[in-house]
Amino acid sequence: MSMADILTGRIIKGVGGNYNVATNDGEFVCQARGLFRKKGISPIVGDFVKVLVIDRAKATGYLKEILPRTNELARPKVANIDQVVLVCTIVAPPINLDVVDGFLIVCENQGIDAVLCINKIDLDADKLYLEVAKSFEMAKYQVICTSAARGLGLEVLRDVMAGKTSILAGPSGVGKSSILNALYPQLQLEVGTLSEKIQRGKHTTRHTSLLEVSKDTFLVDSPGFTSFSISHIDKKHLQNCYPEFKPYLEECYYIDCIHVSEHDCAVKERVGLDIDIGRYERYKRYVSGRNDQ
Ligand SMILES: Nc1nc2c(ncn2[C@@H]2O[C@H](COP(=O)(O)OP(=O)(O)OP(=O)(O)O)[C@@H](O)[C@H]2O)c(=O)[nH]1
Ligand SMILES: [Mg+2]
Ligand SMILES: [Zn+2]
Repeated sequence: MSMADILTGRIIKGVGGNYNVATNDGEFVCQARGLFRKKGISPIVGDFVKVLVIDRAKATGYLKEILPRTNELARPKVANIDQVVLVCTIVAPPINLDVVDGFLIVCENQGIDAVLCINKIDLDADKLYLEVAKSFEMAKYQVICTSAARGLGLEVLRDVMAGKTSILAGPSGVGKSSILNALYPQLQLEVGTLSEKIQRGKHTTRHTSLLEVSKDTFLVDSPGFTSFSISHIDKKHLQNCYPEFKPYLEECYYIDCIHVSEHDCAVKERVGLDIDIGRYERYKRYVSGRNDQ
């Protein structure tokens, strides 16, 4: 077999054991064989891979090797991303702050940058989004408020995603696909109304897919999630997943302080100042184990 039969590329989609791999020679549909299952590693969207070409004309091949990942998320499943754009809405669907916190905690735990996008601000007559935005800005997150329907805030988001691989993640129906369509109409992603989603069992986007919108900008659309867990994160480690706690963690009286009921706690002293009360109260609830979502 000649060298020319091996290509490198990136998995852009994986459905039913078939992986679509974008290469310099076009898109190949590949199978994984048993190779990876034996090693306990399965290929996911975003993986850089080596492909053994089976048939160039038919653009088919086998995945030969997965190149080392810089990072990965378990839900939605994706690898080698520069940032997560966590999309939420205030009113339709109603915001679930435990889901927002939980997802940001997972990103911090995995060492993945995250920005928050509050979409459908056109529906938020009371402008509650301003307060939500402020609470997450205090936590050191960039917050981008958008309306895919009205075209608000989209340029800011475009700039934040330029030159990077970003995944849009968030509950079903918040408008992840709508935002991508508004920014890049050529994508023509399927979007669904909330009532259709309920009838169809929620998700309009059913598979995670990586979309190349320019030479160096990649966007990942993903199916909405309904719930997930942070219970795998050690309770003592949870404090490290709060960027706004970081400046104070060394200043508590007890070195093993978890900032709940200890006295002389530097974190607690900042609550209501530069630590948002809501974020802190939810943190306390997660630490005491009631983090079911
Ligand atoms: N009013 C308003 N509606 C929006 C906005 N963005 C999206 N929608 C609507 O919200 C509904 C859901 O949008 P989708 O883009 O399918 O949501 P999604 O997050 O991709 O959902 P899943 O693929 O199921 O995870 C559609 O009816 C959109 O037209 C917005 O900014 N304002
Ligand atoms: Mg979608
Ligand atoms: Zn403390």
